[in-house]
Formats: sequence, structure tokens, C-alpha cells
Amino acid sequence: MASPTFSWQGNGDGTGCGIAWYDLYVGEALRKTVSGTTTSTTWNISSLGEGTHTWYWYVVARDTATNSTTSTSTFNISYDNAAPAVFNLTSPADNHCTRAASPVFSWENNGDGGCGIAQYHVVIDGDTKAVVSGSQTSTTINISGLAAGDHTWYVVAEDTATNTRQSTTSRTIKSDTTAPVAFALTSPADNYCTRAASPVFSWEGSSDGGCGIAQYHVVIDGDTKAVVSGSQTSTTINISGLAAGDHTWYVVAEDTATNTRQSTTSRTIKSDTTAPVAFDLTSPANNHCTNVASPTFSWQGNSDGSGCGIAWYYLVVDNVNTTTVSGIQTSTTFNLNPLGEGNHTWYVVAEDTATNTRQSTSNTLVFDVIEPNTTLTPHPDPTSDTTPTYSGHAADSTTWTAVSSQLFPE
Ligand SMILES: [Ca+2]
Ligand SMILES: [Ca+2]
Ligand SMILES: [Ca+2]
Repeated sequence: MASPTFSWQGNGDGTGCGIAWYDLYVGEALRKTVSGTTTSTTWNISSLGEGTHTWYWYVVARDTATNSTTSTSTFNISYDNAAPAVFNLTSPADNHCTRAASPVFSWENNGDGGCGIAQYHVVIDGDTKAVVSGSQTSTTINISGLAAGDHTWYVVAEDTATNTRQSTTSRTIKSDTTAPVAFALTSPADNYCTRAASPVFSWEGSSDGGCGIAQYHVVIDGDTKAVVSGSQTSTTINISGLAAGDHTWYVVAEDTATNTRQSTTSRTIKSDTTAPVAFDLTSPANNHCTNVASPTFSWQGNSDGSGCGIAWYYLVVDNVNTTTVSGIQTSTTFNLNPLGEGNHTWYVVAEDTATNTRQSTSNTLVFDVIEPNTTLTPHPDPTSDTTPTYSGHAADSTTWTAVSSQLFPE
């Protein structure tokens, strides 16, 4: 303040002539004379110059008889017309999002070249929300009561001469105490069984009415196994390293203020990379010959051990997958007619619900529906031969010769 007000006690002059004037001295020099009825005045001290120098001031009362009395006390006065040193905010960073009920605000303390800092004003949305004394070493304060949403804040430093300096920048702080919107898992379905080394997990995207989604945590068996950025458009990730067996999984959405929301459900995923237990065919026996067009093929029921269980059996004839039956069946029929006469190989493949497969041994089945083609070479008739010879054919595909009562291959 360039022109402070100097005040003093009005005194009397006893039985004398009365006070005629008061003389204001500042820095040992007479600066101003005022009427004896006045007990305060202003004087512009800026001529003394900015600085930390200290001047004394005092008043001399003079009566009309030129008697004078100097005030009993002298007072120091300093002149400081410069704002506190330049300073800036330190934290939170601009646009920081918080769910704290009482977030911390911090700024630099760069002091004041003149009289020193009297106090700092923390201004939020245009209003001083807190005052921190300049004598405190910490330039930090917690401020509560921020409504949800964005708030602009800065700090004003004020020296003891009431010069002020606003922080170099103002910042925005975002208050968000609300969890992200509810969301659900999408795939795999609950109790899904997989043999994938790195199965895919998917969920609905959540949203956040406040600061926005920061990230998603994919939690498996209680541990976060993957983190997906909230800025990604896909809410899908592959996760490897699942041990065999059942695993519980869910997803947690976290906003940038660290409010969290867990998916509406958790699910189980089953990891099974082991083939079903070995098994064998039961009938028809290997190399069995049949003229039944749709024979019954049977096999041992097998198991999947500690895995997900048998889903399907496939009957494979001549290397073609002909029939698929449920994992609880152990036989089926198949019409051999389209495949025709002759030898056919067949086996069964067991598949678990994770699509791991186990093949049985392979058998041969002979399909024979063509009647033997029997011809005999005529014998002279009548004959005097008491031991006549007959020859002919009696076979499907092999020619046979009948000699007497025996058949011999030609
Ligand atoms: Ca100053
Ligand atoms: Ca939120
Ligand atoms: Ca299995």
C-alpha cells in the first residue's frame, strides 16, 4: 500500500494552550504536519522505494506555545508494492479425476521478495474455498465438499502488504464417486469347456457417467490376469496359461477416478487338453463277414478321465465319418449298401466336449451279399463211367473246381 494511514492517540495539552499541530516523521524526516484536532493521516511512502528496508515513524505534538512532545513509541514500516514471486500449481495434474471425498491440492511456495507471504487462497470455481497461512511450510491442503463434475481451481498468494499473485495456470479437477454402469459377460458361456491354449474372453462394454472407463480387469480365480484399456473398442482378450480344470472368471470395470464395477455375473471356464481314455471296438469282430446291410457297430464306452466328459462318438467307415452319436451311446448302425460288396475298414473316434479326440483300433468288416455263382460242367448222360468227374464254379469271386466230392481252386 503506497499511502498507508498513520494513526495515533489524541492527547491533550493539560492546562496549556492546546495542541496546535502533529508532525509525522517517517525515517527521521518530517513528512507531514496536520492539525492538532487530527489523529490520523495518510502519506505516500512510495518515494522511499520498494524494499525490505525498515523505517520508523513517530508523531510529534506541538502546542501553540511551540512546546512539543514526541510520541512515546516508534513503529516500523516497510514498503512492498510487488506481488509475491511467480509460482505454479503442482498437483493434482490438470483434468485429474478423483473419487476422494477430500482431495489434496498442492502448489509451489516461491516466497515474496518484500514483506513475505501472508496467506494463500485456494480458489475453486471462483470462490476461495480455503486459506493457508503463509507461515506454514506446507503449501498443501485437503478440500472436501466438491460436487460431482468438473471444477476449475487456482491459488492466489498474498503478501503481508496485500499484493497478490495468481498461480501461473489454473487447472481442472474432476470429481467422480460413481461406479461404472452395470455390464455382463458375453463369452464363453458358463461352464464352457475348451482345449484352447489361449481362450478368448469377452464382455459387454460398460460406460461411465463421470470420468469415463480407464480399464477392465479380467479376474480369474481371484487374480487379475489381464488388463484391457478402456479406450479400446474391443472388450475381448485372449488369456493363456490356464491350468487343467475349472476356473472362475469375471471382469471389473474401473473408471479414471478408480471407482469399480464388477460384471453382473461370474462364470466358470473348464480347461481340458487331454484326449479321452483309450477304448476298443467290440463288434463286429475283426474280419467278420456279413450279408446284413445295416449291421450294428459297437464299442467300449470310455471316459474322459478328469476332463470335460465325452461329447460324441463318430463311426468312421472307409475313412469317411458316417455317423455321429451322443457320448452316452456305445453302438449304432450304418447301411453298407452304398459302399458295396467287399472289405471295409471301420473304427470309432471319441470326442470330449473340449474337442479332444481319441481313435479306437481299426477293424475290417467283409460285406458279402452276392450269392455264389455255381456252374457245373455237364457230364455225358447216360454214362458207363462208374467214377464220373464233375467240374464247375461255386464262388463269389473265386472260381472253384469240383472233383468228385471235393472242391479245389483252379
Ligand atoms: Ca511483496
Ligand atoms: Ca464414474
Ligand atoms: Ca478331455
